[in-house]
Amino acid sequence: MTSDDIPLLGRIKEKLVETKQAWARDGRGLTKDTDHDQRRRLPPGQRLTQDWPVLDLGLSPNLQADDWSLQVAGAVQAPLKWSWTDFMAQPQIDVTRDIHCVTTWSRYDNTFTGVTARHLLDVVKPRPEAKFLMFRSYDGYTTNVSLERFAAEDVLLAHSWQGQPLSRDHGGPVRVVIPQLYFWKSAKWLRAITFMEKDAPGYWELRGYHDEGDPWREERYR
Ligand SMILES: Nc1nc2c(c(=O)[nH]1)N[C@H]1C(S)=C(S)[C@@H](COP(=O)(O)O)O[C@H]1N2
Ligand SMILES: [Mo]
Repeated sequence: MTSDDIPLLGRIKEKLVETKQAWARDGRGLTKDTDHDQRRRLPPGQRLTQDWPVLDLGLSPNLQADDWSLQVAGAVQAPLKWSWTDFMAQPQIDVTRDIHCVTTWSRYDNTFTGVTARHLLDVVKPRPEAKFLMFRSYDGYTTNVSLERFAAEDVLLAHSWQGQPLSRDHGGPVRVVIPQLYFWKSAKWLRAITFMEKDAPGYWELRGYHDEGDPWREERYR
């Protein structure tokens, strides 16, 4: 089964999607403070939250570890499919980072545990022509990222947050975490990664959101 088999429309939170598409049209959240200090901790137009909001299309797949697997294919020399056991046998690290959602909340000091993107890259060996990746999730969600962004040292395929297994709502058993980009790039319920020669838009990128999504450059919308 591919993610295309999942009938997304009609099951997703239509209202939320419409609202967020309207924000992209109107440029909501964009600030005009061009002289903000790049060294400060909160990116422009963001506000700090203490809780951890849940944002997704509303499908929230209910996956046990045994139901989960990750397929990596496309422009790589060594495609793979990892079961939960295979995944957990890989080297793991903790990464503590702030996260920034395009809906303007930021949350400081999140410790995620998982397998680094760099380790995955060592294993699958992208071919020289690979420049972009598409993440595909068990709810049918997709999002794209450049190989350069994915290869940052703090990018994880995470299974835990603050020392506890990721909850279903936050994308357990395994989600992507790319702290340096808006959080919509961090696919929850990760199912597959496809390496691509050419860029292609994912779910929100098709709906007015920025291709790259750097919060420090306030790349909210296309
Ligand atoms: N599979 C999947 N991943 C997803 C989404 C989604 O709908 N489905 N939403 C994205 C968006 S828009 C955000 S802001 C973050 C939210 O993650 P959180 O619910 O853990 O805060 O997940 C991202 N990853
Ligand atoms: Mo989001």
